[in-house]
Amino acid sequence: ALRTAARRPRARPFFTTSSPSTWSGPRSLAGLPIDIAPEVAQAKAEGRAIVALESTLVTHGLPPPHSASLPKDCEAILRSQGVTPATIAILNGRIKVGLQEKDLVHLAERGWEARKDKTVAEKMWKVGRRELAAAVVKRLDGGTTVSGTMAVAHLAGIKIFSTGGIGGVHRGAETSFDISSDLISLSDTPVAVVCAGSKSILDIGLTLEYLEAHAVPVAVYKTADREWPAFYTAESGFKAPMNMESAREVAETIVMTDKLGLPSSLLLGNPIPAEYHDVGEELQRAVDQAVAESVENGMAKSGKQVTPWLLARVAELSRGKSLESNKALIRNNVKVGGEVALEYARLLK
Ligand code: PSU
Ligand code: MN
Repeated sequence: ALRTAARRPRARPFFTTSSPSTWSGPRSLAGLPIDIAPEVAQAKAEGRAIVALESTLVTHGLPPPHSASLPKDCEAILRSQGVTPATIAILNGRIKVGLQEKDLVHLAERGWEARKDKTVAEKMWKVGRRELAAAVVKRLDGGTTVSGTMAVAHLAGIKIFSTGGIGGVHRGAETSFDISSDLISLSDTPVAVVCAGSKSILDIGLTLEYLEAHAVPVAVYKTADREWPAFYTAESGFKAPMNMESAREVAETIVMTDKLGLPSSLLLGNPIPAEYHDVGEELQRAVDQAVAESVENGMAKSGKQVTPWLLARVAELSRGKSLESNKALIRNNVKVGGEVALEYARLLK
């Protein structure tokens, strides 16, 4: 009798679906190693606009002096909009939401050393979501990537995050399997991300396919022809499935995503400003060369080091021109993030 019972299909309740594996985060932050800056806590308590910013671009992305000056510019842009910046990073095993200036300077300096010195690199990590817990336990410093920053923003209840470019499916991923965990976070963490697309160090077509397969809403911002941007250039040759016509529309979509109980982010592609389009084509060639070199010298197989290596090589090949574009598009994304955050705060009032 037991055996027949075991074989009988289990009665399923009629109306269940396989629920999305939403990572809801802990119920309370009490006792966790998270320091929310007073300014951020106050903005949150008063329902005012907040934008999260990442710190891998400080530790592993931009070179000095830009690594410290750009985040300060970004924070100033947000403040001038009446938005509270929340730069996210790990310092001595504490998860920081909102940094002091001395913290930023420390991350920029140690991050730069870490890029040249393996012993320093052991104590100054590039922290994606998977490194988050270990970086805390080991009491390390770290710059958070898009996936790491999204995880922390979600814990802190921050819904909008601006960055430069997201990670994605690398060229040659069919053999290397190199796919950024940014994409997984975009599918299961409800924090909207403003970016300028991704660099063509990635396979942009496959990146967009991955996002589609994992049900991530992808939209361009105020771009009627829906051309998906490619970081240094406004054109990737691929189309986004949607265009968002205003910050209000973006904010409403974020609210509706939550109301419907969907776990996904909203990925907003905001093209680099027009005055940088010409130099973009030249930078594109530097990107192609850097990728070819990385395949030849084996860097393409170096795991987490491949993205920082490619970025540094593009800066070298373009004799620093990539930097100005890089900074301009980040500032532009921060401004749009601020506009969206203001509308979002208005909707929740
Ligand atoms: N792309 C850039 N600049 C960057 C990054 C990506 O053009 O600084 C950083 C971001 O923090 C992103 C991370 O989340 O690299 C992705 O790294 P990986 O490919 O190892 O997942
Ligand atoms: Mn990778």
